[in-house]
Amino acid sequence: MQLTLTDDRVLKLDRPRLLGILNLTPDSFSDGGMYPSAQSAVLHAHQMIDDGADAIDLGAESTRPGAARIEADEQLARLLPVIEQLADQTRVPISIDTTRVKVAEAALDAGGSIINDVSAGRDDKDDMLRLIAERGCPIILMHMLGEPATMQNDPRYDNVVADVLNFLLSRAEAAQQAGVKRQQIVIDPGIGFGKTLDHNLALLAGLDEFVAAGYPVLLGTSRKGFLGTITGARQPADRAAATAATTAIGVAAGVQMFRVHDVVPNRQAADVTFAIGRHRS
Ligand code: HH2
Repeated sequence: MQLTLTDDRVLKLDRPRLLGILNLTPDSFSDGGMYPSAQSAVLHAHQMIDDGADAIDLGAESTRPGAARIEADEQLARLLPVIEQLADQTRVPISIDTTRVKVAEAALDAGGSIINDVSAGRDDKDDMLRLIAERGCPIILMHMLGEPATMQNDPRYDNVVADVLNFLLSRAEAAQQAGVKRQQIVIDPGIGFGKTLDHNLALLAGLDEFVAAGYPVLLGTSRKGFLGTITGARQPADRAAATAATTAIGVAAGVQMFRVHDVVPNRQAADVTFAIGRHRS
């Protein structure tokens, strides 16, 4: 499996790939406000690349429960200087975490090469899917129950693994109907997006079912609240080892991509689990 990036570069998924998280937001739950200038953000991206990140995932709108929406122009004002500098200085793929087609289009023009859409192409109706089809770039389709403002209000499923997987398969189908190539679609169960602790754990225990669907799978557990609930680590920054445990589980299940804040522990967890898995097969 591989993702074809816009300018004929590829991201091979023959071993676990880490997307280093870079939030250009004042209010993200764990790294909000940490990179107030483009320069500090670019420096952090380089650090993550040196630590073993395979791509950088840039976001300018927090999706934490209850977060305020950010206008497209404001997202672009935060994103474009960082994308331009990074695209100029490195060939590492840049993924853009946005649900807005206007943001996606300008970010791709500036040097972004993957779109990470936590609304799975629903926020901007099918315009996002049409744009992705036109540009031929990869898209990450994530499951979310409801919207960030309300998603943690008593979420319910009949069978969380089957419900989330069926949603993702139907969005992947919609993307293909809009002209997106099957091999450019990544699916993501959306850990923490309208899910209780039990829902998150059931999804992590059922990752092999997502992998069996045949699309590359991305897992985003990094520093999330359920890890604090299990471990008692109150500060998100103290959840790196807990995150690495989920990365190991993901690699063992065949998950190809991981969106993480702490590159070093997750690189180690992914590489060790992958090496053991190769020995087994
Ligand atoms: N999680 C977050 C944001 N974007 N994208 C994908 N594909 N999968 C995820 O699990 C995911 C995501 C939330 O985490 P973070 O960016 O750290 O926080 P915030 O949304 O507060 O900026």
